[in-house]
Amino acid sequence: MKSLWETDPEVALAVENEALREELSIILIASENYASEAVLQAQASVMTNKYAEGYPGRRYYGGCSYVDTVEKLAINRGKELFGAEHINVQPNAGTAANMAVYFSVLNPGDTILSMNLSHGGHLSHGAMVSFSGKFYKTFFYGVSKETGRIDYDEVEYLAKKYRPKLIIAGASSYSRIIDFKRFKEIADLVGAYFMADIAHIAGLVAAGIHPSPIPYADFVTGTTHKTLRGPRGGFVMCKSKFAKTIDQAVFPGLQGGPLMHVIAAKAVAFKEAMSEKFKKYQYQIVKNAQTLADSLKEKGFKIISEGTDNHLFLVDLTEKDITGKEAEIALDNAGITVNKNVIPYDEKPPTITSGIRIGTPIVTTRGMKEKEMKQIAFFIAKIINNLGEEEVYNEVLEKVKKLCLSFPVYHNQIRKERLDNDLKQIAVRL
Ligand code: DSN
Repeated sequence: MKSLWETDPEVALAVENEALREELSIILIASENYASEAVLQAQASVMTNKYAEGYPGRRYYGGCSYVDTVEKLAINRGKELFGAEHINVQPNAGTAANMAVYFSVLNPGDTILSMNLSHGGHLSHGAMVSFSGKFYKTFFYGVSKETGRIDYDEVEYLAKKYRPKLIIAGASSYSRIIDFKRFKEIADLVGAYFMADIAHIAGLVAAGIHPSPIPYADFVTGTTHKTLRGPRGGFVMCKSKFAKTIDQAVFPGLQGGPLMHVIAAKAVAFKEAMSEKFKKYQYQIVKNAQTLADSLKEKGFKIISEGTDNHLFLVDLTEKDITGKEAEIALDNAGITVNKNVIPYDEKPPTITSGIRIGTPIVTTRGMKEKEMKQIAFFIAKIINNLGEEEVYNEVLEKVKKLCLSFPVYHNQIRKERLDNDLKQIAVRL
């Protein structure tokens, strides 16, 4: 980062501080990950300079041979990784990928059936505050109050009642396997299109740990930066018969020049995801989530649906008599990063919430395993059970940093002297 330090020390310092924060915190945000050095290098490359509106071999600019190479690699690898007939790797985000599907098969005013945001769904699946809720008429299914799991009979009942044109499966805080086959059967019953949004579970699907929606869904959207561990961005896959309409919906429908540096990094991430190492990594993410959930349960925490099949779970703090917001702030004081999250049937608003969402992709990327998950559960319990106790926060903070130092990530992103100084100071305090 020599040039950045010389040109703009303020930005350089913020970037370095972020690297240090990521290095020294236990990050349990389910939708985040640490991209590999190879992904970061591709994303920080000269490919950011190139305009390439259009698709490989069909661009509106000259000089596209090398960006064509990376986009073709991303397309071919994405198709192979997921077994998809067609993939568009240009969406800048998961929401843009979803938008492309809506714009290709829906008209304003058409009806969608999707998962309730407050039960684990996503804003872009028809929430009123999103374009999707303003453009389309959306009805929502949820999870059962007793089991915390999707009630597929309710989905079928609502589909028959409202006859949606599109049914969406996929969530941002649902910890159980999603039965894509059942969703497809329901969609067929009412003649609806079926879209699966695998933004959260893309890595698990790629590794074969979560059943794939590809055999069942007309459209599969996703992001590359969550469990998939690539650059921040989206993609949309579909059956060949929808390829042209999806490509047109992304460009020129929604976006202009694609982010070629990000597409280069997507190609790298797809390659990494094809490895045996990646499969083992995804397996460990789930094992870690299950161990962390079980350990918290043993310490008296209530877990929605009693556990997890994937990379995340929700903790219901109602009986602990604290809010998600309070827990998020308290844990942050001790170097543990989570996000407050509404739980199904929450009586508190999304700015307060009765729960927190916990995910294990990042700590697993660091190489942490079951032993460390038990330690993390101990830290979380200690903080939540001693809310407001500064001494306890500091005690846990030091232990968190010590644990993080044993599982380094981005040491080379931080100036050596800074690293030595900060880490030495931390070591002294330990
Ligand atoms: N904001 C993402 C998440 O945290 O799940 C979803 O878009």
